[in-house]
Amino acid sequence: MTRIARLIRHVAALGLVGLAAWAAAGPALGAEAYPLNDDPLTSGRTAWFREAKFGMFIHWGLYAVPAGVWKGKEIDGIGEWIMNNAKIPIPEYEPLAKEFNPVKFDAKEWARIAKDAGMRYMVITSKHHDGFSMFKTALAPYNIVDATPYGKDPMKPLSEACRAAGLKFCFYHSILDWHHPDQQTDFPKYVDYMKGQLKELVTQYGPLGILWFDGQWVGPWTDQDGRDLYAYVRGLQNDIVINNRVGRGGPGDYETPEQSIPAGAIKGRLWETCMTLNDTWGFKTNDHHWKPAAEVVQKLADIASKGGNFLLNVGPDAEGVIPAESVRILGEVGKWMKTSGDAIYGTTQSPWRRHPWDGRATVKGKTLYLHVFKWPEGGLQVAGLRGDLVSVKPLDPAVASVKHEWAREGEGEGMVLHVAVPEKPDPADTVIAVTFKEPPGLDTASLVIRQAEDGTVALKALDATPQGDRIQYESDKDCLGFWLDAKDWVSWDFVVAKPGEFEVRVTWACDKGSGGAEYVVAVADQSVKGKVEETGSWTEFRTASLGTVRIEKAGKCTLAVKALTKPGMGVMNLRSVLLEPKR
Ligand code: FHN
Repeated sequence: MTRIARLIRHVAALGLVGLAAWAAAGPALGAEAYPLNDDPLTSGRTAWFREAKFGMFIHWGLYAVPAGVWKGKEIDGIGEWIMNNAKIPIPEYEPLAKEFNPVKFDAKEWARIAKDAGMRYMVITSKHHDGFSMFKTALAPYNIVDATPYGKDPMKPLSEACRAAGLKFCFYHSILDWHHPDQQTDFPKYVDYMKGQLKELVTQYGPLGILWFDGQWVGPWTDQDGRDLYAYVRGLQNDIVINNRVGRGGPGDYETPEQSIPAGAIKGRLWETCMTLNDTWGFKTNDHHWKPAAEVVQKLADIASKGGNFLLNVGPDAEGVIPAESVRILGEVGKWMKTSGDAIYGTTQSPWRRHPWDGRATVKGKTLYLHVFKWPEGGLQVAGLRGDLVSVKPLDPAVASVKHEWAREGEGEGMVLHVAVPEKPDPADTVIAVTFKEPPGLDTASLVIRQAEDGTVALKALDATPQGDRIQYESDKDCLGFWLDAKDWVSWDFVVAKPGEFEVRVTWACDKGSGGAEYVVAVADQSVKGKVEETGSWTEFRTASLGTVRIEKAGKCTLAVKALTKPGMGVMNLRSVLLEPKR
């Protein structure tokens, strides 16, 4: 019986024939149907997720026993990958279960640590790639109750402690499984096993917030498998939230950038950055590379200013203890959240793509939250604001009330807010709440790219408007990348005060074997053509002139870069376009 037929029989048995028909429909429905026709961006199902903003990730399993060391040797890489990285055969890895006895595990303490950090949900590994189940499962004896001296199910008390603390309880589950024989020999049978375990997880620990899938890259897993699994899990608990790793790049309900923060909001998608506090997800004795609390706070503000959630990881040890360093850092973050959490919870993205001060902004209702990481000497100056101002005050009562001025900006519509440096600014992020009579507006004129004094117009990747589904700003390379679809393109709006003739200078990178794409730069009803030369890699950038264009009159302009052909994998990584006045 095919997987689809099996699914139809199974889901129909649940009286969800419609869902079964949908799941069987396969690609015909297109990706938009993946979240079952309720847009996660606005669905009531995700309201708690959009409010919560900050969660605890927990990687806990047998890998905490070796804790990064195998046969006396330090094993490189993330701790939960030790079975793979140390090439440990299954018969040598399985006995770790006999050493796993987390007698110090305290569910209420873990929930307290998360709550006191200001976290609102917890995602814990039910089964990682090593295939060991950290919960009581009837489907495999290789689990914490049946295979360890501990002999108890920690997930039951943990789910209860989370709920008592007001946290959403969620599971991580790996599709990839290095232990289960069927993953290699009979994949459909393995999928049945996985679905059986997911049914245990979704129905035996109370309603879950998220099923956080991972390991979707495993060979035989297809996008259709992802669709089926998404529909199956939603059939078990319809309001559950499911991440995008349920499928091979399939959308799921939200994106999951890992160990990185996107340059800006991910267009049309909810998203959540997951990150380690040190450099490993699973516990490693010798990983002491901890992120300072101030860095965590600023990352949280950065993520919230782009409309995302932050899932921050702890890796408990084999005794069931969250490392003291993690607890200390999270405690400091919690102190900041206690006074300034209003500027994070339930907020939406900043009106700025690039903030004209060292900090960020978030918005909630009629309040604009200005996050100041480092105060300019003369105080903070924020131009282009619109609206009837009601109040300007620091969120942290320990930061004395701030002197501020509110003045019209020249003859423009916008207003300028000037905030004096407070007596005791927060070392990580001082939040100033600016409340208006209506939701704050920003005079977009303050966002437009202007010609520099020397006449040049610098059009940078970060300020571009990517047009299309794949092309996007890559912060680590400071370029517009993922230009995998020739139909995608990019544009900039800018204002020219001094018209004239300009040299068009493009800065790009292109990997070996992907060169040759033809493209056009169009501005002011003219265009110049280019052909992408390989520069050696996607991060080796080069600048070249494409020729000249003439901008006849002052005022607003739009410059567009469009691909005409794409012989290779990508068009190019585009870092900037510079319009340089012809001398
Ligand atoms: O391989 C896993 C890894 O062990 C860890 O679980 C991270 C957390 O998101 N996910 C995978 C790597 O992308």
